[in-house]
Amino acid sequence: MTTSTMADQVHLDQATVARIVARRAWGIRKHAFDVTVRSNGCYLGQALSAAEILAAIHTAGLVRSRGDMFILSPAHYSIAVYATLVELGELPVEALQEFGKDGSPIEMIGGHDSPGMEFTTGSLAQGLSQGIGVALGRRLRGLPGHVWVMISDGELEEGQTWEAFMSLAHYGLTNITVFVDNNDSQVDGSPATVMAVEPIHERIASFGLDVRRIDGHDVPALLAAIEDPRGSTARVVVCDTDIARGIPCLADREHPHWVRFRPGEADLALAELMAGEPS
Ligand SMILES: Cc1ncc(C[n+]2csc(CCOP(=O)(O)OP(=O)(O)O)c2C)c(N)n1
Repeated sequence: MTTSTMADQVHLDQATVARIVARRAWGIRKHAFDVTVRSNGCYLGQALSAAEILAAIHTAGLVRSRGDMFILSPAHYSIAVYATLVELGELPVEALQEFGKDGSPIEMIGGHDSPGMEFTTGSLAQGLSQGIGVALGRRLRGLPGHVWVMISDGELEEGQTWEAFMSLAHYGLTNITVFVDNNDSQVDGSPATVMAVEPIHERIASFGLDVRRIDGHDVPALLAAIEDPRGSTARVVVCDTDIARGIPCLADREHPHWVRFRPGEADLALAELMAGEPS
């Protein structure tokens, strides 16, 4: 397997890559935790749920030197992307001190000038359409490069996402892979109570796309979804995730969409996080 950090590409066996991804995923959680404490609140749960997805894409999928592009559709997940770049060694950890400050590109809701972002996607459900546009444009021009898109389950409640899936199948694009972070959360709670989105995989598959549904914290399954040969249509990977992964004391929150620690809670959260640090 070839790892694909921006700086270098080296051939490593799958078990080693899986260990690197798991280690980076933990690091993503820890950076997001630190920012949450420092900023007195952050989109922490999104980093907890998407850590392995982002670590796997950026370690084993994305090769910027061949023209690959990563598109984060739910821009409020930005802290998770910045943390990923820190883990890759592409952003100094000190940059996270600027998180959310006026004039800093390390924006809380990232935009096109933020590290690791390609477009401004704060208005949700646009990133998949943008990714499809890039992938289609590249095919028309005969350009290389794979497009990696991550969307959230809340975005499945918006019509544009389904129009995008329809066009993804229609154009038969194979130079794009889509990951859905299905963390069972949106602003007002679970999508099941706001606007049901299940059965997600069956609905997406009905368009004729190559859909697989996996545990989004299962690193080998993520690596297989990235590496396995493609057929004649785009792959969509529905990742079931836990918004409190690594910090289980957050699991009973009614609204885990935004986390501000209660008095004393950060100490418990840190202890839980440290207990899960890979050796
Ligand atoms: C078009 C649009 N509608 C509403 C919002 C407000 N909004 C910001 S985050 C969010 C929840 C989206 O769901 P998801 O990303 O699944 O939530 P999370 O997993 O982060 O809790 C909403 C509705 C927005 N940014 N854009």
